[in-house]
Amino acid sequence: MESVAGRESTTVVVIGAGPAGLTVANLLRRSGIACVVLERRTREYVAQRQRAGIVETRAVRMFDSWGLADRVLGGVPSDGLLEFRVDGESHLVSDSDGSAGPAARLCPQQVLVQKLTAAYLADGGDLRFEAADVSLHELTGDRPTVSYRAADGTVHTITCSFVAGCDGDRGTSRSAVPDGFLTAHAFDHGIGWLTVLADAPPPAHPLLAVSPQGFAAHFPRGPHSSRYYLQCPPDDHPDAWTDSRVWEALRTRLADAALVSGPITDREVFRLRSLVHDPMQYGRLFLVGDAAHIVSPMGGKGMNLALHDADLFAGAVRDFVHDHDDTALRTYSQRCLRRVWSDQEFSHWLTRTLHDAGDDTHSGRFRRGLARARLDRLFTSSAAAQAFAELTTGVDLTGDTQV
Ligand code: RFL
Repeated sequence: MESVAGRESTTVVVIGAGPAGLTVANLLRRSGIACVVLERRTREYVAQRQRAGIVETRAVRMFDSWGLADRVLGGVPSDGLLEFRVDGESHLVSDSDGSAGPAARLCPQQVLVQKLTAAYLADGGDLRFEAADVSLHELTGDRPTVSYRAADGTVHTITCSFVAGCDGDRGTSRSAVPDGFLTAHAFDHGIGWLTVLADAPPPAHPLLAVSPQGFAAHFPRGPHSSRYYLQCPPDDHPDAWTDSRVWEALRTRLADAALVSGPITDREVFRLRSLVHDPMQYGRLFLVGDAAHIVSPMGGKGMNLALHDADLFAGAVRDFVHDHDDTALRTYSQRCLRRVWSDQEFSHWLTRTLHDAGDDTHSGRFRRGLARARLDRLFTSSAAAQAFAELTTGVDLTGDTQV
């Protein structure tokens, strides 16, 4: 039997404790605004989920401007260099865009999540794990409600002013929006990636490799661990990739016969896809991060976009609560989508370039020629390198920061 707990009230209910939800919660707390975070999983599960590895320059500066960078960012500052290896030939590209301020950090997503969780709880934040059956109601009124079932079986209802839907692409928030209200812009790149996590030495610099056998990449994920990517057919099964096949393919495509292997801790195949929902708001529900958009991992933008949305949402709520100004709330979706589309374009450009430049059976000789011309321009034109650096660091768009 379910028991029903009393009704509670807060300013913002945040659904999901990933990078987006935890950032929203910390920024609201920093602004003295009450919120409750509801997370479906356990704290241990959320703290171990490994995905992204770099907090881009713009996001580091965003945390800095909220006075949180020292508390929530782990890892080490990036040295600002990215290696492209084309048919075994190395080209170092700088992501230094010349702007002042702290640089990107090599901070694995799970480290950011652990630190955001610890900072929020240390400040007395209300974070409820194992919240099941979250459902959203009365989103178009002034006081929406969110219900959920706690781990002990009691059903809770929280009344609030705003709901932050930070529960990822497969969460429940977006499904509370009536059919037809949001437009989904979806794109399937027709490319698969095998992704492998291993306890093996990280590369000197994040490494992207073009080869006739297909794309490969090697990224740091801590002092003794790495994430690798190998282009593969989108419906390949991870079991088809034995350890020896993985290391052999990496050595060939990275053109590094001496690549040091290590125990593989995770392996997965996924399709490169992109998705944008427009608008990112329905009544008092605001979609933040992957709940609103997915970016293919090329370019490392997904988590960083989630942090950008979180910044704009928290700043908009702060304006509303402290100054009774709803301008930033009304323009939230439009301002987020400007960066979303810019990052989608960057990720799409890099995806096409690095895949087309390699295996010409995949894209044909003409596209291979175009892709190689783009790489040549990047390696030799300072203007092209500067544009690339601005896109990588995320300081390419002006006028969209909150603080
Ligand atoms: P998350 O991280 O998915 O967190 C959502 C949270 O919501 C919870 N949840 C619910 N809670 C309550 N009720 C429900 N009904 C719920 N349903 C879900 C979930 O348990 C979870 O805790 O979304 P968020 O916060 O928007 O963050 C987005 C990022 O996680 C994502 O964009 C990145 O991981 C994407 N990504 C990368 N991004 C980068 O910036 N750089 C990278 O190098 C990078 N590499 C990657 C990636 C994603 C990958 N996957 C998932 C394919 C590499 C990979 C392999």
